[in-house]
Amino acid sequence: MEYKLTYFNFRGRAEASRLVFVLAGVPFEDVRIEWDDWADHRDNFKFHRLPTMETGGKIYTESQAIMCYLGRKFGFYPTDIEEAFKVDEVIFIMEEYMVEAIKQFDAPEDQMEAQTKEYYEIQVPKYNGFLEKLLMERDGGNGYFVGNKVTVADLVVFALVSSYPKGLKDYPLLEAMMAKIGNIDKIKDWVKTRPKTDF
Ligand SMILES: N[C@@H](CCC(=O)N[C@@H](CS)C(=O)NCC(=O)O)C(=O)O
Repeated sequence: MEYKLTYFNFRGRAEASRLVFVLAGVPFEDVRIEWDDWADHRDNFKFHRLPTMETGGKIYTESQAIMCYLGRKFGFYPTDIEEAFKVDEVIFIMEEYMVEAIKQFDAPEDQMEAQTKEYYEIQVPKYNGFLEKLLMERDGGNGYFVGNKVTVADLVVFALVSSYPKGLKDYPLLEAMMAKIGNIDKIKDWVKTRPKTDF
């Protein structure tokens, strides 16, 4: 296969890139390393972390950079710089949101519960609120983050926000955008058939 995407058996930082492949209809090798086996694999990877993507004999790292690269390649990233800025703005917000989400899993055992509570009670409303505000400013009634078609901005939001749909009704534009992406046939099939993971 031309593309190999390696990550853990989570959605996490790889799911948005997986969604780009899915939507583009481009087959990819979806390699998933079990977290418990990671110590045996760690040294084989550049920077000793995941995701990585391999194509054309090259190794690509950094989840958001990989997603943007695939987005540019397959038509989900605007060429206009103003539109591209709007996509990047969403991506940088989502990067912060992802860092907050991951803190729950990185926290020491005795702080995990408090960290999880903080994430759902403080961070989720904060970042969903940012996204709602962006959609309100930009929407124009079509429900995408940028322009009138799907971009990586929609996919990176969909990948994380779908992990916690509870309370989404408080953010009606975000809820509508999530439904719009979730109702695309290729995405629907992927969500139905992908490995079931908690995060
Ligand atoms: N900025 C990097 C962060 C990569 C990262 O921290 N990956 C974590 C999983 S989400 C990892 O590989 N952890 C294993 C380790 O650090 O040993 C990206 O977005 O790709």
